Amino acid sequence: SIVGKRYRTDYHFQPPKNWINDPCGSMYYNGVYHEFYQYNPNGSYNPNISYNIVWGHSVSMDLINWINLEPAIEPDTPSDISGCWTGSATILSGDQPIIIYTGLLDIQKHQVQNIALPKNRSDPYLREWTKAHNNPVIQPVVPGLNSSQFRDPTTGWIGPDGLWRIAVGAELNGYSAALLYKSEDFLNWTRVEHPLYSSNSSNMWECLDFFAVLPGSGGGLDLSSAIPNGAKHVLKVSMNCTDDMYMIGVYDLKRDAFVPDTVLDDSRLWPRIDYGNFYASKSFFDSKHGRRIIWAWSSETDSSSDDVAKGWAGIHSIPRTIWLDSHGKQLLQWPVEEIESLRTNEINHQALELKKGDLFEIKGIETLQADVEIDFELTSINDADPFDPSWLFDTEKHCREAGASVHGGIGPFGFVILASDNMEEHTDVHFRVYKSQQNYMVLMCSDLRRSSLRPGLYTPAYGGFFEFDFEKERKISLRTLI
Ligand code: DQQ
Repeated sequence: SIVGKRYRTDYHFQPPKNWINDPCGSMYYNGVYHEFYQYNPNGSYNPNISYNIVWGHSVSMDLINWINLEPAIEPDTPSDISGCWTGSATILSGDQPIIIYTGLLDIQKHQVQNIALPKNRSDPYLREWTKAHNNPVIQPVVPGLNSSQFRDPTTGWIGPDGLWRIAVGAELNGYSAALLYKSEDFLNWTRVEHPLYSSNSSNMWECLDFFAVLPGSGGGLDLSSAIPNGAKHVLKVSMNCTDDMYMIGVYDLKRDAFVPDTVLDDSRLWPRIDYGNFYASKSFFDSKHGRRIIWAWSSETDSSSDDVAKGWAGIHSIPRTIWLDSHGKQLLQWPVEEIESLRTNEINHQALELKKGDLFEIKGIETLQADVEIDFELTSINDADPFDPSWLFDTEKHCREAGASVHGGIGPFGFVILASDNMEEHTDVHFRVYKSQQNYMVLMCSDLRRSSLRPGLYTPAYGGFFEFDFEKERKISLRTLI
């Protein structure tokens, strides 16, 4: 039976029951990690595209063990009566946590921005939240603004004039914009005439995230503290319900605007935080460990009727530390190290030699949870097939065409997961190496197409390319949390 505990996650975050989507307002405050999330209190189904959705709330001391609490923010005032949508938390000076979120005014989904504050800051879990008297604090009064496309305010940051700033995603005269607002007290907001950034090359941006990173440093930065010289800024946008894209650039203080290092007209070529099932990501600065953590919603792949039967739908990805590579070009991520404390019963294999067609079975794992690290070392790369740059426009298509059974010059090589004895069901993660003009390009696919024989599931093949310098390094490392 699919009902029951067997397929509930152990590594990933989920509340005891019901539907969840976006992470909202993640923060570390006073020794406690808070995770809020879009939550349907009434069941494990999508509440009519988030109509009437609430902010669920869980807390943790270690990002692994979570205590589930009552919902923190529910639709009960005129400015959020049809739903409390995604938003962010900011910690104001004087140690004051504050949440800004999108409220839905009606079933036409007209949107405004609201504030909520903890009722009692001495409650270590900040269980109860009150709404500001002057909600909505931001109304969609901007010429050309589509008021049903105006949402998901960012965490605030302080500018050189000492004023708070936030950005809100919006569709403005057919453009996607990160509208910029300023405030002295986080309660009264004025719009800055120009957006933080805007573009006509993609659909409306949801769940904006704006943060600073220092190239080559694993440490995180708090956008409201002094930002060191050489730091870069990242604007992350979520679009099409599937893609979390980002741009690296600088925050020009004089113009109060984000200036990307590279502007790519075709948004399909923008780098992505993750090429798998990872949407509506949100990062926060973890002052306990001086790192930036990001996580996202991984939507359910079961059918809606199976979701109702099993009583839950959707998980959050493992929290990851995120930083910028030393060239300042690409964000890097790794599961938070706390997750390693769950490792027991180690199984170790070394120096395995795999030839074309070989399959090596890892035996001795009796549970459905495993934390697997594999280093693939390539003996030669001479046979790499030529890379075709047009594949970058649709990497999922390329993964479908170049599936694990299609042999190439170098690859596929990889990992087969949750395979049934006769291999009728299995999920595979595999790589292929291609030679491009300047370098090597590696394709990584995560192919779910044969993950289940059950009908009605969402079983895509995900994929992404990354550049790799095989002159320097012959090893590709894969970490898999099952
Ligand atoms: N989900 C929320 C919106 C957001 C979308 C509603 C992204 O605020 O834009 O549940 O998944």
